[in-house]
Amino acid sequence: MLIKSATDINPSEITPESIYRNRRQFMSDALKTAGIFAGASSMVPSVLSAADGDALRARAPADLVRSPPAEWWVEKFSAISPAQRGGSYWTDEDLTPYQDVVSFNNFYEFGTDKEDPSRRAQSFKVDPWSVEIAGEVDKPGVYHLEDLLKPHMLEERIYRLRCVERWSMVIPWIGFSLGDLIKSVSPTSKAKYVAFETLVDPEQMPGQASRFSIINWPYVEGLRMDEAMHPLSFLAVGVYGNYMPPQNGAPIRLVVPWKYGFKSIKSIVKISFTEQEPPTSWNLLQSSEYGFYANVNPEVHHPRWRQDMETRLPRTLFSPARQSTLMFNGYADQVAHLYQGMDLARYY
Ligand SMILES: Nc1nc2c(c(=O)[nH]1)N[C@H]1C(S)=C(S)[C@@H](COP(=O)(O)O)O[C@H]1N2
Ligand SMILES: [Mo]
Repeated sequence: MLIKSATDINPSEITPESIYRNRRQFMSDALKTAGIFAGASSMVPSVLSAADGDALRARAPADLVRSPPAEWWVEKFSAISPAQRGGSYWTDEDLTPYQDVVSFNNFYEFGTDKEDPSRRAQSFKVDPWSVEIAGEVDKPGVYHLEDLLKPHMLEERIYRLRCVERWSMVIPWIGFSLGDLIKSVSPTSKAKYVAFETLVDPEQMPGQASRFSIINWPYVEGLRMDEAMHPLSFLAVGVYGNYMPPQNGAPIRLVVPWKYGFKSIKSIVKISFTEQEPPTSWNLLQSSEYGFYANVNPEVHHPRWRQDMETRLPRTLFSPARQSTLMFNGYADQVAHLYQGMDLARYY
């Protein structure tokens, strides 16, 4: 891959547009080389075409992918281990099309309508980005995202996502396990919970500036330590083989596939380790409807609607896509032991 170095560019060429275009060209070359660029199948390198079948079988359409924030991301995305067929991090259910994954979103920082985030988050700045690590931990500090990601190899996982509103999707994420990050910052023996916070920036996030906002910002979430260390708990930095679109929680968001979608907090700026169960946004808003655990459970209904069925998006005229909701969203074999002896109707 040939990259025009800065010294080859005549200073008069350096308008904001040309910088943008050069960077875009650089990115798209790099992506082609990495085989991430949609339609560049002849250039798919071995890491991505690895035997294990149709990992990364669907890629984000190139024209829909936002230019990535910085060059180090290209490096990060140049080797992604594909989803392993048949494993716990894979499902053969139909993927929800990219277009639906990136245009039907819950991200109240950008508004409460499903199409608000994709319309209003496009200029959201995700570089530079830092994440504060705080609380009961040996290595607290404010880390540049690049440094936090450095030790971790990215992998693809195909997970079901079940929203408490009764729709679900199947999404191929790119990221790494939350447990690996936790180990790398060495929590103390007092750390019993992990708390997460989303960015607060009303200038960029119109939902936070709104007088009608129902959430007390920042959006906060949390997990019990054993849940956070469970190998299914994932920090996603991409989707469909490519960078995370802002509406899906760029540059880094949580994905906890056995819990209702609201646990999977987006655009994380702080991770703290605590002795006490941390507050969580939807529980603060309406504790009789949304608990701390929020495990997908077809037997424990929301006070205002049943939870034993869901609509698998996209719904079409010919496929109403109604299906049964599974215990722990189909991940019971992996996670049921975490809740042994707990009354799940009480700890909802
Ligand atoms: N910061 C933040 N994170 C959030 C939300 C939000 O409003 N703000 N919505 C949650 C809900 S309710 C769901 S269903 C998922 C949706 O993720 P997706 O838009 O990537 O499908 O994000 C979750 N994470
Ligand atoms: Mo949700």
